[in-house]
Amino acid sequence: RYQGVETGIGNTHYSGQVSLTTTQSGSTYTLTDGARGGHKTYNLNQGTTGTGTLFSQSGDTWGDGTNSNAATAGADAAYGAQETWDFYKSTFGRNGIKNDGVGAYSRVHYGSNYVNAFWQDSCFCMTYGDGANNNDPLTSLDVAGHEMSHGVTAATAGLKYSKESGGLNEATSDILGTGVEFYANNSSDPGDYLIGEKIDINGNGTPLRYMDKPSKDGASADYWSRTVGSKDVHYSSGVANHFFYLLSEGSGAKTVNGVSYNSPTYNGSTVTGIGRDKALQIWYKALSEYFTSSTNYAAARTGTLSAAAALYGSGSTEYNAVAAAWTAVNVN
Ligand code: ASN
Ligand code: ZN
Ligand code: CA
Repeated sequence: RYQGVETGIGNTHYSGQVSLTTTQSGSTYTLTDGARGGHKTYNLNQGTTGTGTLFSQSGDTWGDGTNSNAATAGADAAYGAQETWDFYKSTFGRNGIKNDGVGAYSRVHYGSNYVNAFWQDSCFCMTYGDGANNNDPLTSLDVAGHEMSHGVTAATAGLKYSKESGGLNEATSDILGTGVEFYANNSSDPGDYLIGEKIDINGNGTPLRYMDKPSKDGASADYWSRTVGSKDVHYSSGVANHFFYLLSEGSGAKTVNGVSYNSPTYNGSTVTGIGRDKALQIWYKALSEYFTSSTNYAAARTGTLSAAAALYGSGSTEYNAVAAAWTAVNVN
């Protein structure tokens, strides 16, 4: 009886046609990624508990790009898990969410009209709703990368999910989820500094969050203030998302992959970006080596400066840019 790692085809809803690593077992294929810790993708079929059923079928082409085919969201979720795994491995040498080579699992079609997605450390799994009218599953690349990055944060700094550390926890997921989207380099979902631009969560085509100017969502903070920690963590995250954008791309007007940004700064200071790749290295090193469960914004400045010093040298261009980007979001 043959069992092996196969290369299937995913016809996703958000990322076009992609290659998926699957498993063949006898005459059946399953969405089990034997090249990435055995990550499995399950169909909850509108349920809210357990794992439902593992996606299994007789052929190795998954979904048809439409939401009427249940395997389409499965293909998007499997692709998101695959790209997230590869992003961490190739960018940071991290071997899975816990750096132990063990895969997580994904569940799609959670509940009915459920407009959210979430990571749970208790099951080491992530779950996606189907969105409004069960027609916009939350399975886009940046959302997948965001949610699974909550697992990385839990396995590293353990940033407590409230007050300023909670905002840093959320921002870490936005920053690394955005890293996943750029890494995948998918022509149907190119990298940007927007979160959830594909899932139409507001019903009017606008993204969920904006890293270049977080306040564009109507609620997120562009700059630190002494009360920022009293906001919901998805809004206090704005300060660090804005820091990351400025460190990567710099202040002022900029177009990346056809999207135009115009990032403001506190008191009109200026920042020259060092590029996203270096900014990601600094954030990840700070997350995994310098941040703790109680890191607040002031400590995040110190931690990222330590990371930049270790990577590029104290007083390097990169080190000075980290300082300038924090100052530009009023973290001094
Ligand atoms: N999608 C949300 C998040 O990852 C779920 C939550 O609020 N915990 O932040
Ligand atoms: Zn989150
Ligand atoms: Ca995005």
